[in-house]
Amino acid sequence: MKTLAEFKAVYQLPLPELMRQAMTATREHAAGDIQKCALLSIKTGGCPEDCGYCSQSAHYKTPVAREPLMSVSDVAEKAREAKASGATRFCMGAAWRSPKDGPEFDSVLEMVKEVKSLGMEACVTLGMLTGNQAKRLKEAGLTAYNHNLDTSRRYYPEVITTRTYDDRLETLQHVQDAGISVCCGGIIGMGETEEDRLMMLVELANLSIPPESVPINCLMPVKGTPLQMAPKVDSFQLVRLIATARIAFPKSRVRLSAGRDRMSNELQALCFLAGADSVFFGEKLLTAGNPDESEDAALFRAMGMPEVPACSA
Ligand code: SAM
Ligand code: DTB
Ligand code: SF4
Repeated sequence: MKTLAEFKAVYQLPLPELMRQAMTATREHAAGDIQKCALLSIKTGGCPEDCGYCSQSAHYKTPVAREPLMSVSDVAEKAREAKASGATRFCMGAAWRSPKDGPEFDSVLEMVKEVKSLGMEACVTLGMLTGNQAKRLKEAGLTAYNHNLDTSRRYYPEVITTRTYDDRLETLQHVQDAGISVCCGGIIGMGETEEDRLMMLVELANLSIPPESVPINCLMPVKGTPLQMAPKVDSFQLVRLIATARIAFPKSRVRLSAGRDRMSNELQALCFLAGADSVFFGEKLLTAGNPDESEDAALFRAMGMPEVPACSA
């Protein structure tokens, strides 16, 4: 599936048939277990970009306080805690437009090494990268780089004006050239149409290598941002998008990302049946809330879903 027409034909199937096809893709190609990823904001707020959804943009007055880059030892401690609660991937996010070479970038390389030394997969999201920075992250052992396209090319300028879609694609190319897996998806519920969401999946399907993971975030409206009043995403539209992503990227992890704390267990269960096979685990995302670990444990138990085995070592 590479064209909008193909994606639409799948997305618009009667729901039982769409679910059947998604389940077949899961059974035949996907890993068959659910991955728990932990998320940590290593540098918070004060970001020069104007992303209309983000609590960390310096363009808006939001409740989020700025925090400088964390120390390597504090990050290592958080990674150990995440490992102890069963996370197999540790994702670190920084509110940067792009990292500056120098002591801060060197610290991030150390953080990646620390996470890898615990036996976990390491992922970072730092904004735009140069080819050389991507190479250095690879040498430090980075597993994946998260860099979302967020929405369709045509809707992008409605949400972000300080960078372009092509800037995003250029960084994704640097990451792939360095041999790092790409984690790339988007946000739904920003006023875009269902067609825009499918157009984003088409862009992902046309990357030279399909993303290793596809995060689907539901907008968490943040007070003070232009999208603070955005209405909640329709549940059926979310389930259809996840099923379509599973069919389009049968071997990728489809991550049910931001917004789970506003979803019922039943809606989350439908998303897992539709092929979502990864979540962010732990009480906090970067700055916003997430379900408690105990709630998630109960949900996975109720579903009887196998989890990626916790890292030993
Ligand atoms: N500054 C880096 C960047 O933008 O690439 C990394 C951090 S940024 C917070 C990572 C991703 O989080 C964004 O691309 C966006 O998809 C998601 N995100 C940010 N704020 C969100 C919100 N309020 N609701 C849902 N997803 C959000
Ligand atoms: C992604 O796609 N979702 C995560 C991760 N990549 C970095 C971030 C979600 C952020 C939700 C809003 C917040 O916590 O500020
Ligand atoms: Fe900055 Fe990333 Fe937030 Fe955009 S999404 S304002 S780049 S932290």
